[in-house]
Amino acid sequence: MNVVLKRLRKAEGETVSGAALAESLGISRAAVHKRIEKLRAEGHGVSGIPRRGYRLETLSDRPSGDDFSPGWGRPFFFFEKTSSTQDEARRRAVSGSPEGALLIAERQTAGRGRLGRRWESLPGGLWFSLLLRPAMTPARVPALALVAALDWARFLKADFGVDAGVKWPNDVWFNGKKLAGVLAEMSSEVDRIHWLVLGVGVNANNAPPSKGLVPAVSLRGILGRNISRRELLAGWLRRFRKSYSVYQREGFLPFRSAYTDFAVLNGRRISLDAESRDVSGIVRGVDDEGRLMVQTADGPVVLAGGEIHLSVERR
Ligand code: BT5
Repeated sequence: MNVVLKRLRKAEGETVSGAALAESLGISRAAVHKRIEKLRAEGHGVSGIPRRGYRLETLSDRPSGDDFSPGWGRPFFFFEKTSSTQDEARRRAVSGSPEGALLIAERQTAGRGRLGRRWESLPGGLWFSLLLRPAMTPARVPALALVAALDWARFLKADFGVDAGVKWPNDVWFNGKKLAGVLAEMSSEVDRIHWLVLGVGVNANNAPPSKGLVPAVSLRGILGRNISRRELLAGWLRRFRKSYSVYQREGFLPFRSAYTDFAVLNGRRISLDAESRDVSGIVRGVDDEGRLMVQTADGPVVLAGGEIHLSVERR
């Protein structure tokens, strides 16, 4: 942690002189100044009062590497602007970064969704990628992404009272609008994963895109106030870390009923545009492996994730 930040936070809004900071931390005044500049660059509001010192006015809501316990969130990378945190994560995955590496951007110029779709990533949103190296087969990855989305819905409901739901496979919706999405990309052999990057985009304090294939909403729009992205990320990570270890041991089964409780499509008539066929029917939930079960006029079908595009026709 930036030691100067630690010291200013401890002062609880009081002004601390540069000399006192330097002395108590055993660093030079110039080093104090450098760290103050760094804090400002990270978005913290630090005022400098001539001949008196520094005061912490506002704490940035941007996540930083200091927020996380060893393991997940280490190493931590923050980008003011990048093409996609997925690209940044892939590069680090290939060069051997450990499980838990976290990459966040304020803005992405080429954020992506599944199947090459575009993900709008304006400043104020929570756009990040988490590098994982799970000991499981690639076939189990799609349902893990379902669990990641489910954990967002559960967390938002429990901690912020937001009545979010999951839209199969990896979307988080609120009141008919898309709030967040999860993207899983990996490199693997048939039976072994080299690396898996989970990319998450949550409309937090950003303006949600107004044009697009689906209507979108942000947490700020729902709650009527800004929300701390630091709290958001730390809270979800805590939850998902546990789910990740349960999932590796026991698979999707322990999550199936929770996923069903949060599923916005259950009981609804949908049409599915699968690559080589059109399917329409009523959603009956997900099976033990997280596949979508649909009752069609020709009988029940089970659909795996990935290639399918869903469009809701009517209730
Ligand atoms: C997803 O794809 O929902 C996964 C999105 C993952 C984004 C994160 S951000 C951090 C990391 N870095 C990246 O480059 N990506 C990940 P999909 O289900 O394919 O949904 C894409 C569709 O959502 C688009 O076609 C739009 O209709 C819609 N969309 C785009 N941007 C949106 C936004 N900000 N909010 C809501 N909907 C959006």
